[in-house]
Order: sequence, then structure tokens, then C-alpha cells
Amino acid sequence: MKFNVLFAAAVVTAGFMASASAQTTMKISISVAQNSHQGVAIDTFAREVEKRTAGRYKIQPFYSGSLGGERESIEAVQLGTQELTFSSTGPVPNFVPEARILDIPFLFRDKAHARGVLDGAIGQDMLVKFEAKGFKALAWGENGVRHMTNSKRAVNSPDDLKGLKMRTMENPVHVAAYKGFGIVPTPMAFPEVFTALQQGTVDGQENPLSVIMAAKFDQVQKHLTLTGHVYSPAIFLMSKGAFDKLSAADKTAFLEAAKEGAKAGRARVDEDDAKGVAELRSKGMSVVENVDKAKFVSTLGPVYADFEKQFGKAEIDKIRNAK
Ligand code: EAX
Repeated sequence: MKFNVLFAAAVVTAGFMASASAQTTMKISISVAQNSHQGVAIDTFAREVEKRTAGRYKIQPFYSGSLGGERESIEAVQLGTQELTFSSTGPVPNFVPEARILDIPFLFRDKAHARGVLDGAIGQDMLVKFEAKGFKALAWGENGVRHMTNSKRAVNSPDDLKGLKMRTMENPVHVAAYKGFGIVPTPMAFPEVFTALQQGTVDGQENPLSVIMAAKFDQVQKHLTLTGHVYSPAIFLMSKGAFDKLSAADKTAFLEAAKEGAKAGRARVDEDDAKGVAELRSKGMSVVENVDKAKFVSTLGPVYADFEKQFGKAEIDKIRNAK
């Protein structure tokens, strides 16, 4: 009798412990600060995963490149040593070359065009391409429309870019295009950029207003020009191994949570774009708001001819002409 009671208690305790330990914690990282569009995206994702799995999955966010830059984080996700990351497409072509086409300058008319393409057939087909490389791409998010900053001079026309030493992402499409502007590109991981600007290792960099504000680049850069030269997609990447282990219902929960995260991140990008110029001016930056876009586009003529050869004019036009 006594033995049976003890035995029953042990069974109950073991059962309780099993359910208590049934919470799985997963890491997600970004290279920028928490107070940013990307912070909003991953915090929303974390909250939605917990809610939609009744707390069985807990997402632990890491900000400011504390787990490494974007390339390192994507590598870790590919290896499966980190479950998730939210990254710009900067280093993505090094892993999934098909995604390069999305990084072509002046490809998208505006954010609405880009969002439509990424959420539509072209973007969704592209997400599938990540699977052969060890990733489950949960959803496209947004980094924003990129603009140029530097510490040397006001940039009013493409001629003003000639000879500027600028940090670029580790992205072959960007590097090729920026050479076409006459810029001297210096690819570098994001966590090193502030110091490189501060020490004058490079003259400038290019990023969306959201990133410029979150990284406080106004402290180390005088000039900003709204070049809007390229749209910068972002993406929720999960280790394929970790995703495949989820139940069908939990897979849906993660996919839906990523969509919610993307939506919240995009809304923050819109807020940042609306207030960015005023805020950066108030912090001392001098801003050129209007440039002759056509001049910047035509400067890239020869580079574009090369992109059309590489990617196929029809493929580029398919994106360009998407409504
Ligand atoms: O993802 O590396 C970059 O310039 C990115 O835009 C930034 O880390 C945000």
C-alpha cells in the first residue's frame, strides 16, 4: 500500500517534470539594436510563436550582433548551431545565389512594389530555394530603402560619389553596382561599421533611414543623400533541421508568427521613413532630399548590361513590371 502511494507520487512527479521541460527555447538574432524595425520584427515573432504554441516554444532574441554579424548568423543557422536569424539579404547570395537578383539597384519602384513582389509568386518561389541549402525561409521581412551617407561632402549628383571609400555589405551585386558609381567599395560586416566610420577607415556607408537611426550613424557621418538606390529585403531564416522537427501545427505557428513579425517590421520602417529626415537633421546631419534619380540610374547603364547577361533580362523585367 505504502509502496503503491510512493510509486504513484513518483509517476505524477515524473509526468510533471516532463511537461515542465517540454518548453523548447530557440535563439534568434539581428545585427542592429533592439530599438529598430528589425527589433520590432523579431520581438513580434517571439511573442507570436509563444502565443501560438501555448508557450511550448520560447524565442530568445539577441540584438546588436551579439551573436555575430549577419553572415556569421546565417552560417550558424545553416549549421544548426543557432535555430533562427533575421537578416538583410546582404550576405544571402553567398548561401543562396538565386536570391542575388533581388539586390539589383533601382529594381523596385518603391516599398509597395517590393512588398508585392516578395509576398507574391516570385518571392514565395524564392523562399523555397533556401531549402536545398539547409534553411527554412519562413517569410520575407524588410530592411528598407537604402540611402548614402558620408563624412566628406554633400552628394548631389553621381559625380560626387567618385572616389568615395564606402563600406558596403558583403554582397557581390552591390559591390559591382557601387563600382559603377565610381565608389571604392569596402565590404564589411555590420558590427564593425560604426568604428570604421569613426576612425575614418571608410568615408561613408549606405543603409535605410531605420538602420542609420538605430545605429546612431549621425554621430559619425555629416552628409546624407536620399539616393534610394536599392531596396533592401530582409528574411526570417530557420535551420531546416529545427523546422522539420516541429509538428504540422507548430510549423504553421512559426510561419504565421514570421508573417506577423514582417508586418510589424514593415510598419516600423514606414514610421522611420516618415520621421527620419527631420530626426537626423535635428542630430546635426545635413540632408540632400531631392536628387535627379534618372542620372543615378543612367550612370549604372554598363553595370545593368552586365546584370542582364548574368540574370537574364526577362527575369529582371518580370520583377520590374510586376504591378
Ligand atoms: O540588416 O549590413 C547592413 O548594412 C544591413 O543593412 C544592416 O546590418 C541591417
